[in-house]
Amino acid sequence: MSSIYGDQYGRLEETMEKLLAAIDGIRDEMSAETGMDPVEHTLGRIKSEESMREKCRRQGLPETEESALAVLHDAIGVRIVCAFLDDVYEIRDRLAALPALEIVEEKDYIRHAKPNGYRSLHLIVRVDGRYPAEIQLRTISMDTWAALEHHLKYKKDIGGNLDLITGELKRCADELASTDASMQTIRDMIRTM
Ligand code: 0O2
Repeated sequence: MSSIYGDQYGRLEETMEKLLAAIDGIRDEMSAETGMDPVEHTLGRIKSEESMREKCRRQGLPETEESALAVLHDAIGVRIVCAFLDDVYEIRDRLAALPALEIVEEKDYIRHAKPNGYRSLHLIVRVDGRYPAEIQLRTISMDTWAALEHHLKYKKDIGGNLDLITGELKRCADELASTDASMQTIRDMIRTM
């Protein structure tokens, strides 16, 4: 079977590398200004063939290059994990100011968390007018929660405890959000001292 990305896989990788380089540039700029690297880590991936085909089927789309590269927007995915909440929005603003990058959609699951407690700022961007990419910006706490929740989602033997576990996960997400807000306040206090 031929790739759902046709012969574009190399181009997707190039676009992702360009995006990661732009993020590194912002990171260096902010580090030079404040003396602190705002980014804990970044991660880039091209969605696997299997996940992309599964997503097309889930969304009732044909498994074609057009669906993978034009209709869906997350063939290229980049995650930026920040130590502090304000840095998420500062990096978003700096990305928006880059001439090579256009933000075509923004979903703020930080100000409007998903009902299960999921938080992140999602941007769909277009690099050099070409392929779209999904950027997820989040704090370390949000990243930890998302990783654990993802892990638990695939546990099959939760059975009758589902409501309890869902509620507990939501409570953890809210507690972590409150801790993020406190950590931000502490940093602001230190910076004004
Ligand atoms: P992967 O492997 O992480 O890329 P979709 O769910 O993709 O059909 P939509 O509207 O395109 O719907 O995307 P959405 O919900 O804005 O964000 C999709 C991505 O955000 C997911 O990618 C996850 O990475 C992350 N995400 C969204 N909601 C949750 C959540 O409740 N828990 C966790 N852990 N992550 C979430 P994919 O496609 O699932 O896969």
